[in-house]
Amino acid sequence: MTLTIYGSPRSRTMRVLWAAAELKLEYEHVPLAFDDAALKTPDFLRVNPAGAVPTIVDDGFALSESLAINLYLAKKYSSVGAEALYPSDSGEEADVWRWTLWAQGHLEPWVQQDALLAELRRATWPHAQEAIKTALGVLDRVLTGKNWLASRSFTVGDLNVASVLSPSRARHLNLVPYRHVSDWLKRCYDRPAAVATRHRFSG
Ligand SMILES: N[C@@H](CCC(=O)N[C@@H](CS)C(=O)NCC(=O)O)C(=O)O
Repeated sequence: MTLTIYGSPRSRTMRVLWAAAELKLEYEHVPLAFDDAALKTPDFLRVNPAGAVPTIVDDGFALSESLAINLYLAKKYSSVGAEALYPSDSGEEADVWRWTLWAQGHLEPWVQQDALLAELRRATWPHAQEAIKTALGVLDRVLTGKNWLASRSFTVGDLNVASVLSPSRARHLNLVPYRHVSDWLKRCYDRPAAVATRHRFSG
């Protein structure tokens, strides 16, 4: 297996680096920043037509979109049993997709901090605040009385949603009214692979 992960840890690539650590994968890391001119070269656009990171190439197979990459890696490289990031049960698998798509649709647009979208963020902030409250309310209700979103153990569904609510984004939010969300986020980011990834790539 030869896996290359393109993207600076200061971008959404951090989610993929976290997933790779959970899965104990070996990889080559090419830390391209979001504004690196290399992203718009014909060579890179052949790998990711959107010219963005994260992007991976796994044994010649190229994939982009951070949350899709994590689903792919978890499905392909997950071990079985309690350590499996990707559930074998089809209902739990569907819940992993559901929460991933939910995070992409209902959270990511409002909590993202992309430098390229700063103007858009300012313009939509009043609406964003309401949308974030609604989404956090949904998540808080779902997490009442359970530790993880899709299964009895941590899955790539938790990883994907928690990474959309990364610490650098969560510090802009008031999570006090959403105790179940903040407890769950802490459980996610206290995981050894999350701590090790942040430690390895911070600074
Ligand atoms: N939805 C995509 C977003 C990718 C994205 O916008 N990446 C940023 C860095 S976090 C980027 O490379 N931007 C450069 C550009 O769009 O020109 C994902 O989740 O991977």
